[in-house]
Amino acid sequence: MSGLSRGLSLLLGLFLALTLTGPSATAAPSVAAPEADRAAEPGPGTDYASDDPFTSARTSWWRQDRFGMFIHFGAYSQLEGEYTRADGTVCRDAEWIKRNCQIPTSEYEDMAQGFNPSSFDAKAVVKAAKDAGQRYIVITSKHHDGYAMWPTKQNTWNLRDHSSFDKKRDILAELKTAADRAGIKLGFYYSIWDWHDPDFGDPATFPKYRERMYAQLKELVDGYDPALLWFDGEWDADNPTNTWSPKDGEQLEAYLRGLDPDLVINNRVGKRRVVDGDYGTPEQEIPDAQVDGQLWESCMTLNGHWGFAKYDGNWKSPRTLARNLLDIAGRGGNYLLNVGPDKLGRIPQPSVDRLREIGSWLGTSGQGRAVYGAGSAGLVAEPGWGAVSRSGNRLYASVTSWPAAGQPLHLTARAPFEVTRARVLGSDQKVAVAAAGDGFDLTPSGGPVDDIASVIELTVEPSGASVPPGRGTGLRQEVFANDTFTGPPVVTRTDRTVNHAWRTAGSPDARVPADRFGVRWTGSLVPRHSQTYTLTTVSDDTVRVWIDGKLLIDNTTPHTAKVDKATVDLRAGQRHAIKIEYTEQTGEAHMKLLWSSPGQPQQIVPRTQLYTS
Ligand code: FHN
Repeated sequence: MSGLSRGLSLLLGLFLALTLTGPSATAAPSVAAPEADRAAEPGPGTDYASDDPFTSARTSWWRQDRFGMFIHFGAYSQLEGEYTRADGTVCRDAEWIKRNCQIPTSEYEDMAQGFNPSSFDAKAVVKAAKDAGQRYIVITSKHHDGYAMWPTKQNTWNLRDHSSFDKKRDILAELKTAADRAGIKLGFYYSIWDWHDPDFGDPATFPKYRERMYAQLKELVDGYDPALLWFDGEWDADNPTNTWSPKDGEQLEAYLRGLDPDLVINNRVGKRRVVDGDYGTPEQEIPDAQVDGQLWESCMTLNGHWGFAKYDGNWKSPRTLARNLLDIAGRGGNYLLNVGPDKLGRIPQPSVDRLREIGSWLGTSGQGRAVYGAGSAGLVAEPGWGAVSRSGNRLYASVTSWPAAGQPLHLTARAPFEVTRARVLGSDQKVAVAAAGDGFDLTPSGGPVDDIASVIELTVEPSGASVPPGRGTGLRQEVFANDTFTGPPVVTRTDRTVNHAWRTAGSPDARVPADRFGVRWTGSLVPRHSQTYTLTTVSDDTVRVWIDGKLLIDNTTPHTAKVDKATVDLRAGQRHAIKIEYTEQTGEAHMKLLWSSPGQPQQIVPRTQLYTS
């Protein structure tokens, strides 16, 4: 991001922070941006979309790394998952123990006073991640109980001021140092929902909480330079009432982008929607295919709890965990696998052991190539005998059900391609490849090489018609100050890509109000491959899309952020006429056009393939 745009985004974020939380909110940047950088107030003409998370340099590390370590560690860890009530009954939970076991706040605070994770060893934590092949770490900086794991200045409910821990130590700083040394990215989990802050639950005092939250987040960003912020606790809830809204998320995300435009942020910064943050966050589940319209990351536990629970020995097997990773990578997602350190700060040995086995598999014979930087297979359908991921001109077939001797593994092709080489990683056995029915039969000459999965690496050459990247400049865009496309457009220009997040405050142009406007795009779409493409729109409020005069997407019922999609056969290099009509009624406004095909991973349709006529 250029210095000018960084200055603009910083000022936009600062403006939001100050208007939201009063002048005393957070320390303004020490150096005021020069007059020339003064950002427009967030209003008509503001577009919060900064890049395409599917392809931007900002998210490239995240899309490459694929596998991360989640760490749930906080004052609750002191109880190790169990609380004995005054009446002698025993209540069990981990990070929700205060709430679900109805622990009185004063008692919970007394417990936290004894919290002393003296054995927390950042180097050991980073080594465990490294040995697992996990390339980023996300640690809870503050969970729902509001207890901050760093020396925040916003209150004394934190590991520095309210514990028995060494007051000279800062575990987030220690983790940041160790992670940097190991080349591992560090992110922070931060719960919006706060059970402890007295100002959270009352709308009249919530602005005071928000001021402290913004200030805490600024402390984290400025003090530890995280690569990622993982928000949580965004849902509607009571006790205390949580009224976090899409607009709250919009403003917080803009503020954070102003603090650090390189941040990667999950979708729980808003309301866990396709238009919030950079990626979706399915939890304890794996989507059965790539997610439409947004990057995604599955977060999961190793046993049955996020926080430490001394009685929970229900550990998932390394085989299950590694196969989860392979399924996720083959569908273009990331895997955030959790550890819950005990009250002294130690990762349970069963966790370390399982993670090490995953890392061993990834580090053997280059098997990690099926994960790191790999994504949806595209060219083939997902088989029943394992997972398939793609990285460049290689397909990685991770076989979890090895065939009987002489029996083939079938791959169904979704587009024409040739297999120019096939080998089993870690073995010199042969792999016969034969065209068969709707795809190929792969017949290995030997047995499996690993109980977790054996990887057959295929070097492939797409054989359908393809052309090099185009020289497009974008689509013709007409902006109307009404949602009926009547009268002359207020603005007519070239729009590089259809990738817009006007949200509640913004619009396509300062002359166009934030509500009741329409946008028409026309021109042509030039695909690089002759394939069946999936066109995906993410829109709020209505959208219609024509290709070559045929209406393919027709959603004129005003809606909140929604994905619509349609398939269409396109010819490589041919100009396919496209028309899009979009309207914003009231509230939020979003419009994105993405595409994917067997040979084209999902992305915002790039400028190079869009022409104004
Ligand atoms: O309530 C939290 C839970 O404690 C845990 O942190 C998970 C992990 O993503 N998130 C919330 C439940 O969705």
